[in-house]
Amino acid sequence: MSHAMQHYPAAWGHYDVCKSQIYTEEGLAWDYMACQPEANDMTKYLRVALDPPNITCGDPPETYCALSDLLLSEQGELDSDIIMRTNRKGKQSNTKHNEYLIPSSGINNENPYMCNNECDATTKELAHPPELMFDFEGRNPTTFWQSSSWKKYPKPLQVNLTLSWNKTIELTDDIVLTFESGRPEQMVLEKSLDYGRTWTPYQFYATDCLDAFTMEPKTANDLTQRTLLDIICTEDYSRGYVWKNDKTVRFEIKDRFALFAGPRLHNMASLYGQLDTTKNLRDFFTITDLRIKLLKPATGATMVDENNLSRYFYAISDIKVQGRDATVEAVTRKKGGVRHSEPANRVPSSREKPRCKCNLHANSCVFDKGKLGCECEHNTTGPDCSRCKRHYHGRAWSVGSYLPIPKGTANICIPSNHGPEPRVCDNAMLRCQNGGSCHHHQRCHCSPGFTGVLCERARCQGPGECDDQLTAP
Ligand SMILES: [Ca+2]
Repeated sequence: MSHAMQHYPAAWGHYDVCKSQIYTEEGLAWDYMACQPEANDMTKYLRVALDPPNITCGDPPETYCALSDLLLSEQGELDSDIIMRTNRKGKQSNTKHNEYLIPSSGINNENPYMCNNECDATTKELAHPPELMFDFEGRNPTTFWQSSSWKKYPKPLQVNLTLSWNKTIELTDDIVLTFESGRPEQMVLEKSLDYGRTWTPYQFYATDCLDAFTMEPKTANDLTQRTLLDIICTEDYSRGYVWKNDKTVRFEIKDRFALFAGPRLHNMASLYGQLDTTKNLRDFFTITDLRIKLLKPATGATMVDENNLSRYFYAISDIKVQGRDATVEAVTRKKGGVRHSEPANRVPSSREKPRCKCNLHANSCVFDKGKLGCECEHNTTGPDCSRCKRHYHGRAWSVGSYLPIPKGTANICIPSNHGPEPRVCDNAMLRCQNGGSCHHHQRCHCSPGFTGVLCERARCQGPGECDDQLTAP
């Protein structure tokens, strides 16, 4: 996975590449730039906890009624031929319960169920443990976690699913939950930035936002740059009860990025500029934990059918963040760059794309001794590269910048000014920035208009700092 030493021209802003070799008048040198780990599949590293812990179905074994796409013709009406075929060939057809439940109360014809499904935790083929939300979902049939059904109605059937990484990660693409049951009528997605000590909502979901949460229904499309951090309630993912294309519940990260970067995320510099300057915005996309609060299962009707409570439950087949890392892709394509080649057998990139948060000081993240950690560059160290290495305290640690040089800076840690042979700069390792050059490892000679130990600052930033013509605009 190491591709830290690609030969890219300087200042391209490849955010997944920390440094590149360039040729200067004095020979080969390293050029540093802001870097981030490549977006990665983080579901391998999470821990999932359920509350209540014994809410998974199958202990004791139970029979439930499952919604079946196969039972619907294109018009949404029951197709008796398909029912017969499913009956003969259905995967659960060996079970004893071969009754079909079709609502007779006149609500509609769109809620067909097969009540011949069994959940049994002691039988592998019939068990639905939580890990089936995170396995590879390329197979048929799908694998899924399932809760017990709503036997204790009218006591609410509520489940908290907590996903913990024990590490800060940055979301780079949409969070997508795929339901095998109907999608919940009420649900909240929450996040934590402090390992589960405190929680804040990300988004509310309901068939009726006013009724459920006394919030006006909105969609991600209603958000603007000004309201991007607003927490909304959406009805987009709770309706459309039986249609097989309506299985997903989404938290729209990319729509929010697009408010700054444009609809096709072509202007990532604009987004990065905002991320650099706005901590709230950075924090919004950063998490250590996610919590999915399932508050009310799908009923598909205004009334709960108390005689058939085994049709109400939650089932989730997949949790992911879809798509490629648009942030890196967009920049690379725009500049016509060649990306590092990916292994030919790479799993299609539709898996989950959060990444480690390394304060822009690392381009990869490793799982070691049960814990994720950044592989820090720029003379930084710590799980998040959040401090300077020993002997590199020449100036205070600082987060890297999303923008490439010269607008931004990698903010590398520089050697302390004590010890046997202090090296302030080094044309091989610590390049003076903004066109400056290193002299005798002691000081950078800066280009006009720049100052600082590594020429990292523009002059004339404060009032009264400049008294000559260079003050410029
Ligand atoms: Ca699955």
